[in-house]
Amino acid sequence: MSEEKVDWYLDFIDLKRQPAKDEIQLLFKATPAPGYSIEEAAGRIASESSVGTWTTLSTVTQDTLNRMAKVYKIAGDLVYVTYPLELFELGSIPQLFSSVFGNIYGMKAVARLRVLDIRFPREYVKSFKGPQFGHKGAKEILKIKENRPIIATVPKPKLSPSAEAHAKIGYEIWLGGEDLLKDDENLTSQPFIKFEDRVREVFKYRDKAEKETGERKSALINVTSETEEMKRRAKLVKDYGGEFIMIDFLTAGWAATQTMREVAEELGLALYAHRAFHAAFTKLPDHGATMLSIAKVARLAGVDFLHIGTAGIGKMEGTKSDVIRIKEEITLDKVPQEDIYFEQDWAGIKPIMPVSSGGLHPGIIPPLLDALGADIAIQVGGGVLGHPMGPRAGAKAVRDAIDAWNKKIPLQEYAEKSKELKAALEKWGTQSYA
Ligand code: CAP
Ligand code: MG
Repeated sequence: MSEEKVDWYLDFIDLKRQPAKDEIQLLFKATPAPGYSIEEAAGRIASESSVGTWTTLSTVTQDTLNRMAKVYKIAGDLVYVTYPLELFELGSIPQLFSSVFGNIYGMKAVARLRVLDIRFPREYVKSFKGPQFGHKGAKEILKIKENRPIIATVPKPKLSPSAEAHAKIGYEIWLGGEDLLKDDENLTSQPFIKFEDRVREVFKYRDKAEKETGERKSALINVTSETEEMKRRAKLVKDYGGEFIMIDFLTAGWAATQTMREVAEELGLALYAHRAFHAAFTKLPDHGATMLSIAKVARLAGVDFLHIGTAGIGKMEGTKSDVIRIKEEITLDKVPQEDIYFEQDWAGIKPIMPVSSGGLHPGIIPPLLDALGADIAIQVGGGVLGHPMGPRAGAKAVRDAIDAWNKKIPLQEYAEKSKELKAALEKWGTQSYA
């Protein structure tokens, strides 16, 4: 037991309480600090994230007592808390974060704390517009009718030496059979590759590629900046004939992401979300928040595309089962309860197009598609730019690997008729799940 003088934290625990359907539920993994029990940690979590503070108050009314969040279950280090909906401002993600992803991480009684999952009631979900184009809309913009993923490439090195050099990579990968040129997360408007120069050059080469291939081609233009500047950049993308804007939604922030969701709708653009910064709080298994919980909030915020990982076989972390769970969460309308995770009713708001990226190359594509299916976007940067015969051949090798998967032909066999795929396999090999 702690020596701290406290008198009502345990009032926030009611293990007989059944969470109501119209409340928000949180599942935390909590590690109490030395000297504190899990109950003491749990009571503090529910208190500090709802209406309480460290002592009883002379100012408390019955209304406030009715709004106390309650710990309704403790199982080992898992703490389940239910929150009356009135504690939240409908439609505001910053307010959600200040509450349940807020002060509680800093409490002395809690050595480690991780949000594992969050469940939203229908009324809360419906207070957000959700994605504008969603899953199907993304493929429609690109006129993709075949059963295949959307294919994008980010130029590497991460920053091309000039706007024209960047756009020329686009031209090569579009001619090689890809749909989208993608900006990297740290490419915004540097002195040697200014934003407007890049947009102008990219859509000049895009138009040329469309004319030569007769296919729809486009680009994910990173508009990340201060919010007013992002709005200005989004308008430029529209003026130059673009269809997509990309933002680094976690570094830009939730308020800016919600604003850009509206701006994208006003301009008729789809919103692509890169998750740079997520691992600062998703990586440690006992602290921060899961990517699953972040992805759920991103669906409320209304991004059309979201990076979710490569299901255990690329360069970034994220296990196969975790990534599949995230994919289901952002694409299904009704997600069933499974293992420790909550069921979720998305109340008809659109799904997000999941993006798999990070260390992908043709030899990894078939197992990745086995795991995640063809209704995703894949992003292959180094695995195209590192191709020994250049980016156009690299893009073709990616298309051929997808074609091989669709036709159920082993890659090595398909490579006998594709010198581009053959060269890719010689350089990077193949990989499968253990
Ligand atoms: C991929 C990427 C992405 C990562 C981010 C990169 O390039 O563009 O930013 O995928 O990770 O810069 O590393 P490669 P995640 O295709 O060359 O690996 O998708 O997990 O958020
Ligand atoms: Mg990147």
